[in-house]
Amino acid sequence: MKRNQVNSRLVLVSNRLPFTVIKSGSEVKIRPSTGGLITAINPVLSKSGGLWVGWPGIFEQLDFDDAFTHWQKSTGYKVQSVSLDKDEHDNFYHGFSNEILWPLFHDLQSRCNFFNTDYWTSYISVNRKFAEVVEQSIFPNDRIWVHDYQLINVGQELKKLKIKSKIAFFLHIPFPPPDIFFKLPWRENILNALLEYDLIGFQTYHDKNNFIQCVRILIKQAHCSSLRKEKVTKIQKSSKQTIASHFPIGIDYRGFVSDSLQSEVLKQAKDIRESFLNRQIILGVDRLDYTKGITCKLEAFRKALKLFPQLHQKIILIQILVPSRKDIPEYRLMKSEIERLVSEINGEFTKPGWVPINYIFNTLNRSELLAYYRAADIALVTPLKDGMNLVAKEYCATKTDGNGVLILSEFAGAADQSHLGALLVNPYSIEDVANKIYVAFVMNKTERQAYMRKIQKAVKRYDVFWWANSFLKTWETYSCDSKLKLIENKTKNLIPNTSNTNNNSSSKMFIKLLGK
Ligand code: GDG
Repeated sequence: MKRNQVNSRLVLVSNRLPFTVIKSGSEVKIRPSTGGLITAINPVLSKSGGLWVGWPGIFEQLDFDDAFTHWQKSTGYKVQSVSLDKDEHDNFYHGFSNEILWPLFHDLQSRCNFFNTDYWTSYISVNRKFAEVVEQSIFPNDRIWVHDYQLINVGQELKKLKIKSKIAFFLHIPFPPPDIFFKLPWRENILNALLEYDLIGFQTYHDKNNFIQCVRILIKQAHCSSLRKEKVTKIQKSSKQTIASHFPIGIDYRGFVSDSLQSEVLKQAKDIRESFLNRQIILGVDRLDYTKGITCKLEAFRKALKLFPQLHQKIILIQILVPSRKDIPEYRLMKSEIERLVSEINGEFTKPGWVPINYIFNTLNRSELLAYYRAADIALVTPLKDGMNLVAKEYCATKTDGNGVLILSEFAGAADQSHLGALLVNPYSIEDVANKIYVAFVMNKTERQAYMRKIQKAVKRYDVFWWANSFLKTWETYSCDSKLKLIENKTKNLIPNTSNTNNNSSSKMFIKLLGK
């Protein structure tokens, strides 16, 4: 730990840094990454300043200094890399994180590979490595905020290193109910590791509740008490107190609105609409992942074309598939299956001048993505299970004229906040999704706007700064930091889903909280 204390900083720890380092000849370049965690946190840390610790996406140990300094200049926060070798990465990331925790936490236990015990050993040692880098990079008063399922054990490892700093954790993916979680051979280890944090944040009340039920059943020494008025649960285990609550993550709503009104985006959106002859556009934007329900979505679209011939030549599905985890054979198979279905459906329904599915396998730049959002009449977001799903919120933010429909899986965390204005579907029911496609297609502009305005109100109010602010305020309320308590006393209703958080001041308050 560094000795000379400056102001308390926010130290964010996640598996990946917000960019990937690429070696191009003798030069080191960086390419900003995509993905939900990064889209959400980047604007938060840019406003607060601080430090982001993570893996840079390359095994080679290069001189990152220039690239990192450049990043710091453009974002306002520092970065610190954790180096991993290929074996560590394979076992910890592809193995334990993505072959066990990811499917299990998305209720897909039959996809879990529980039998490789090296995975767990590597998960612990890589989490230890992250903790060691954090330990070497922090000042005593820094607050350490660890993110997501790959790094659950970092808190416990920091405690072993005798770090006294406040530590908190946010889980971006769902937490499964006991009957699913209990399949995990390391279930007590994971729960005990989580109980080392001062605060644990979940996306929804449901996730928090699942976690509390697991603790109640499995951790005999833990006593849980729910503070109903404050919507948090206190967990006392020996002398250690942990607070658990839910904080639905948001987007930088104002940023999305203003960027979507840039002339470049407006022009691209117009071009997209014209190139599809102003037919109604349904849009899907998904990372290549089995949790996103892409094959079910395609089957539902096929069903809609079968049930409702009125849709023929009047509607186009643009499916953007963002490359992800491409080193894993299962993901490559999934891609082939999706491509087979796309060509089968196109083969079945194409007519002169009309190909029903327009398929893109690529990562778009931000303005292209926003142009597709703006051009789309309907967004079709049908994950089988999703912590939140930011694509749903981003789509609604960019529909500034309110003329769009969101069809949303009831198993996405975002459904909690969008239920008043979205057409909710059971993604496993091909018929339900097909029917809702038709309902959206025939909905008139006035109805669309009425529904869309309801979602926009919620997404704007509970934006990413509200999310970070609520989390940090809750953290301070239940810890013993008098300076921050003072600010907390002036502000009420800091727990998610309370109604009178004044979002207009959310980003301002956030900066104040971090002492800027
Ligand atoms: C995890 C949880 C939770 C997508 N395509 C492109 C692109 N994106 C960006 C979107 C969005 C992000 O990626 C995807 O976010 P999601 O929330 O939909 O999904 P995950 O990546 O699985 O995120 C999720 C999230 O964490 C946050 O807590 O909501 O449940 O699984 O921001 O805009 N960005 C660019 N080009 C693309 O082609 N530039």
